[in-house]
Amino acid sequence: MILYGLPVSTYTTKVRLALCWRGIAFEEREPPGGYRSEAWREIVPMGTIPAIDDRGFVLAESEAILEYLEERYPERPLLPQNLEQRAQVRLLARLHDLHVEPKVRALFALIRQPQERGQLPQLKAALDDKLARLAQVARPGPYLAGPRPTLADCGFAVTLPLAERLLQALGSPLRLPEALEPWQQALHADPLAQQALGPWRASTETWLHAAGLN
Ligand SMILES: N[C@@H](CCC(=O)N[C@@H](CS)C(=O)NCC(=O)O)C(=O)O
Repeated sequence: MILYGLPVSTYTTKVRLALCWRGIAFEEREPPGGYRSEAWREIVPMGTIPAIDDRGFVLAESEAILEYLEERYPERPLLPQNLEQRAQVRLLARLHDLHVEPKVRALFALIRQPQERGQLPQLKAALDDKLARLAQVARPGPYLAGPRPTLADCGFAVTLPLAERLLQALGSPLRLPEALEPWQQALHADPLAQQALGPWRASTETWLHAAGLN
């Protein structure tokens, strides 16, 4: 299994975590030519990362990858048995990709361009609002959908620490909704999660340092 991606990429980290939680051996490579490059678009026409190459089968889009891994390795599931619980996991995963992550990504411009930082209060309020709504939908137990990690945790496990780190660097620390604190503690204590987040953490620090932020 090859995972194409970059250490600093949120969605690469989401897939790396799913691979680590499943115990699947993989080799991580940067996309040839870099993401969005013509060389990479010959492999993944949309030019995005991550993608996997499993015995010559190339697949992009993190949710499609996670669902593929679920069917390819059914003996190590990250979806619950129960129909309604599986639907709830998929709902949370969609809320990550469609609602929460875009609000975190919006902060990237403030890191890159100091002149944009006046937008911080509005962007932070929009993120706080999404997190409050997430806390209404999730039922941490302590993972977002119950006692064990599921596909629902893979994206949030990187996006929420990223939001915390960026807002700390921008001087406006994030306070996660109280309902999400047990989940946060469970992830901190989860060695596989910490292993998967390691490359992302280091490259995020390098990025912030290069932007003159601590
Ligand atoms: N929906 C995609 C999003 C992936 C994504 O946005 N990846 C970023 C890096 S974290 C990227 O490739 N950006 C380049 C681009 O969008 O052209 C997925 O889930 O894989």
